[in-house]
Amino acid sequence: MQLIVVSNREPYIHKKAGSTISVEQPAGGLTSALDNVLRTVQGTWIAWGSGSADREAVDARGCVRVPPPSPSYTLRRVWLGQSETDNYYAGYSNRVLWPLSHVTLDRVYYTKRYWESYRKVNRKFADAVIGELHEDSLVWIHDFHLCLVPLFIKETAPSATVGHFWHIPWPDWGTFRILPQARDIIEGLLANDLLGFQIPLFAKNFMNCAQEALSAVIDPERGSVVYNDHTTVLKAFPISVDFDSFQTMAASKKEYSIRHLKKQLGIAGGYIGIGVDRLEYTKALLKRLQAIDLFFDKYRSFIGRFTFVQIAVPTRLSEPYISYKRSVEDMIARINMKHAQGSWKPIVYITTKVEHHDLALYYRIADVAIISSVYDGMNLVAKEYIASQVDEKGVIILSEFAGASEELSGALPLNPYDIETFAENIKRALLMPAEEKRSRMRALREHVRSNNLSKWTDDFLQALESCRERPRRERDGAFLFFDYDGTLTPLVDDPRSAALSKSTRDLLAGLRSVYPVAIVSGRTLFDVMNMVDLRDILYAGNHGAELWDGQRVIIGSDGPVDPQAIRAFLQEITPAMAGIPGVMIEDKGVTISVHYRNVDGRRRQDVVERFRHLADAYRNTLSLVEGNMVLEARPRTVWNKGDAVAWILRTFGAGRLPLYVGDDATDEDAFRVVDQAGGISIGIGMKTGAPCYLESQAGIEDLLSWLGQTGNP
Ligand code: ADQ
Repeated sequence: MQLIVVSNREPYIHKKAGSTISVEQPAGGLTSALDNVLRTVQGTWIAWGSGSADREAVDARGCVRVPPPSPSYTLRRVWLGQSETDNYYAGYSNRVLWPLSHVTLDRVYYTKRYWESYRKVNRKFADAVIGELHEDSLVWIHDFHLCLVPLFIKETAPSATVGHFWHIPWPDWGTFRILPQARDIIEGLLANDLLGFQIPLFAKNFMNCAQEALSAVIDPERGSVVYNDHTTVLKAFPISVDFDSFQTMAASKKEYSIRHLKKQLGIAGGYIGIGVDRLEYTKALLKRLQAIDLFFDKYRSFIGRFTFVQIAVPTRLSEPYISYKRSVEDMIARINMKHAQGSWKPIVYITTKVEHHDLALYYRIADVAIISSVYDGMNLVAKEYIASQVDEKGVIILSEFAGASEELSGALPLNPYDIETFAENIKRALLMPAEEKRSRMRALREHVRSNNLSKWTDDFLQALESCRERPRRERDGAFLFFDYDGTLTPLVDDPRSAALSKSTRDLLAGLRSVYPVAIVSGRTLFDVMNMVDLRDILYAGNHGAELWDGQRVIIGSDGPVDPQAIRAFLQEITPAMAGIPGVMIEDKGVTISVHYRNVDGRRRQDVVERFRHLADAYRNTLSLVEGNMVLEARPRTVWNKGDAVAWILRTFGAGRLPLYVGDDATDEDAFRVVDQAGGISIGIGMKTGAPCYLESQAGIEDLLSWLGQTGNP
């Protein structure tokens, strides 16, 4: 197996300082997690070469072996111009997708050039991946910067196995739909074979978005989405940290290192709190500071006895981060001025990057860690703190809106918007009895120990491997849909006499034990169920407006159905057709049908025109459907055959290959849904619309017996 990791941020940055070149590892959850993976499995990491000396460090293909000094994998750099950095990275990624996904909507700022650049850069990344692909490659893409890369890869290399991990939250459709390119982004991600999220809620939100934006066929139980004949598996993989490494780093610190660090921080005694973050508004540093301020206001006895150490490394050095940084600094200065006593100050503020081996000591000495994110994919700091708590004396206060809170039930939960309870929680954490602290921390440590970083990578890669093993067009089998009149029975003058032949019924009964079967008809539900007279199949009547799901009748509609309009239409259409012999008006409850098969050929057009004329007056509430010698008036909100098929597939058959047989213009909606789900549409006596067709209805029994014999059409 050759692993190709693809991310925006590179794991090693070459920087120029005068005439020397140094190599740095950027702060941030993603890179620290994945560097470990590639060190173990080797392979290639494709990322933006953002360092001032990056070009000097690479070979002609843009590659450099890392990590220094003992390299174990290849870093291939993708080059971006200044305008791409501004528009793709600072623009579409950081000012559109990031705030949108974190539901900080007033920070979303969008312009067209951001999107154009985003597409262009995603194409560059995809080209770099294609240049590295081998037959046994597994491609693992990361995060929101690269949503279109899977699609671009698959356009050139459809058999590549591609997975994507989404590190940040995925919001619900009500939020995501504000994005002008919501469909494109979701479509790009659905080209993945595997799409991983931090917690099940984000996978569920994405699934709903796929359904709403693209009418993709979803299977919530199995966690898959079928779109354009391609299945994407969705799954939660909660990311973690290297527990052993943090534990070892923390445990290795001797008493004198601890004393030395406290002295350096100016902490003479008392409790210590810690916050470690990129200087990022979603981490809610301001709310945290407000709570600390209130804590000292309310609980004066902690003045001089609690010091909060905030390590905040500046990030994304543009707006709104510059202003946010300034606000944080101002607030810290104000709080320190307000509460300082003698040489003690409440907040120690560190703005440099602290290497993990030093960070482990900060975590170890802290009596409380505060994670206050307003929304966060996971939050690795929470887990790093737990792994470093070798003395089991610390308490973690953790925002309910960080993905980590799903797993870390021993933490004190926090709503960062509730500043008063936040302040109380700090007191509660500090004064918690030692035994309670220990038992909570022990359980948390056990959890992180057994759900560590290597489990995360193993789980993801294993799931991705099994996508490769899945045959490309593997389905669970077919789902058969049949129209009734003109499909299962020949068209006759009087619909009441269109009985199903015994041989056709027997064939259908046989198919029922091999595939799920649904009959989708323009007749009323009651009527078609009576005519077919078979149990254990699903029915949709009234062109999709009524459904039988095996247990109950469902009215299929996208909104309220006003019965008044259809009644009024019936009152008017009856006298309008009165003078035309052969017209049959059928009151189907939710809808009205006017059959004119038995009308003299010269007067048929007259029927159609009278109907259209009247229907026009009702165009705001009713829609007109023209079928084979039948006209139908339906409330606008009720489902058509396509909607019914989509619902049946969603509810009973995600992952199955739909096959639909129909003969009528009203079947076209169903053909469209079936085609979109990668299924097979078969028209009877009609060569347009449906890509396959039967010459005439007489061939239906041959088709049914063939379906019975073949395992999977
Ligand atoms: P982030 O929001 O960057 O990433 P987060 O989970 O908060 O990640 O972790 C931050 C990482 O940066 C930690 O490893 C921490 O030690 C390190 N770090 C922060 N400040 C530092 C400093 N001053 N010096 C050194 N290191 C520092 C995204 C999502 C998260 C998700 C991660 C991983 O937003 O929700 O947990 O990816 O998937």
